[in-house]
Amino acid sequence: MTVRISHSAEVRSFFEHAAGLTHDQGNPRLKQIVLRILQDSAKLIEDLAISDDEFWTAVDYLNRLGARGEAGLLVAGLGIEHFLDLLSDARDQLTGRTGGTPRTIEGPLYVAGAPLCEGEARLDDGLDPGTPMLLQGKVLDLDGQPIAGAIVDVWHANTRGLYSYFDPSQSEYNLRRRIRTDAQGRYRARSIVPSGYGCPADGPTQQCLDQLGRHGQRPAHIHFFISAPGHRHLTTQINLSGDQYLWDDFAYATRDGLIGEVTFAEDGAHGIAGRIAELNFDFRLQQATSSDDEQRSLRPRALQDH
Ligand code: MBD
Ligand code: FE
Repeated sequence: MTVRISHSAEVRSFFEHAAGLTHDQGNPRLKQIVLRILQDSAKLIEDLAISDDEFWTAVDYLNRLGARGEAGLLVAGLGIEHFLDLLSDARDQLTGRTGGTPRTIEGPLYVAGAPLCEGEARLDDGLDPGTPMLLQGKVLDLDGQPIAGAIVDVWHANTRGLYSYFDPSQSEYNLRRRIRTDAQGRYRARSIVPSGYGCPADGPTQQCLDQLGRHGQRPAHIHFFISAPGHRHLTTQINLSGDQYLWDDFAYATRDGLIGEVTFAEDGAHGIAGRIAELNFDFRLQQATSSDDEQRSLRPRALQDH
């Protein structure tokens, strides 16, 4: 038996009251959004005959999700963050803003304010005995012209798949740097080969994924914000070839054009002992059409640039 009351005049005006629409105080945009959440939640509860036990289990889940700081992880794992990319791509398609390196999700693990270095940087603190990695390339415009003075803001996990700041055992800003491209548009980073990330096994995101019969693993990857005056901000990642999760990413971030081919140089290359991974990757930026275009989203993030 399906009972429906959510479209009745009484319930509609009751939710309008709850969303603050019966007075002029407050934020009109937020009122519009909250009203829609209330109406759509009510419809979902009716349509799927959500039991009281299911409803209160979900409320408790949200408390546990927030307590563990995993809301950003869940939206990545449920593909909503990737959906935002698909939507931006579709809007760009419609307005003819195509070309350049594809965007892909930021994920929840960026930290602002990493040290700013000129042309090149060492990202690792030398404490993780991972395979040394030499990552280099250029930032170019759509005509293939190098962009000098672009900022390559790069972050990645260590050999255990963990990120500094969120993993307090790592040094400050380990595996995080901002590198300004040189006059030829080049950047160069020495680091270690990252491992793929896995959701905390005892956390609420993995608990949800378990119920969906899904894993919570990402392939090894490197994140980037690429920015330059006059050019459109780019949020993207390089996902490493050969990883078993390359096309089975729980966060759906792998895209054509964003696969990094790792090759290996012999002992002593670049003055580094042992096997060295090499990864070359060029970024191509679209032109900005407004100053907003040059900025990353205002998503709240850990710490501040300085
Ligand atoms: C990550 O490292 C990541 O990049 C994303 C998208 C989600 C969880 C962990
Ligand atoms: Fe990541």
